[in-house]
Amino acid sequence: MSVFASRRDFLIRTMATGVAMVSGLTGSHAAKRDPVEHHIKIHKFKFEPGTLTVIPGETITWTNLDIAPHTATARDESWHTGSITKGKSKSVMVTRDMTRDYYCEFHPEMIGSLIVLHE
Ligand SMILES: [Cu+2]
Repeated sequence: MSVFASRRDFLIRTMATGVAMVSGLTGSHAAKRDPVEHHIKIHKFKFEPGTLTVIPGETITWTNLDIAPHTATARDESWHTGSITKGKSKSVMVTRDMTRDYYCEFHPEMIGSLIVLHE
């Protein structure tokens, strides 16, 4: 009886420690575990911010605040949001080998760039 009781106590203590460790994950550890979504505004024919630092696995969402439709299209067209109309958003998942430089298919003078960090 006492053996079972002590085993049970041991398990409870172990579980409590495990919970404490999980809930103790804060700061950079928690930030790396959470899915990160970056937001880029398209406003007055500009990407804001024009340069964004990202990590593979994160998501970038472009939101078009202009009346004119825009796109975010990789320089080599390896990724592409498609047309984003007024007030709409499109997202792309960051990959390790993602092409950094992008532009708007409809207005090629609109350019943006990504800095992809490798952990
Ligand atoms: Cu455009």
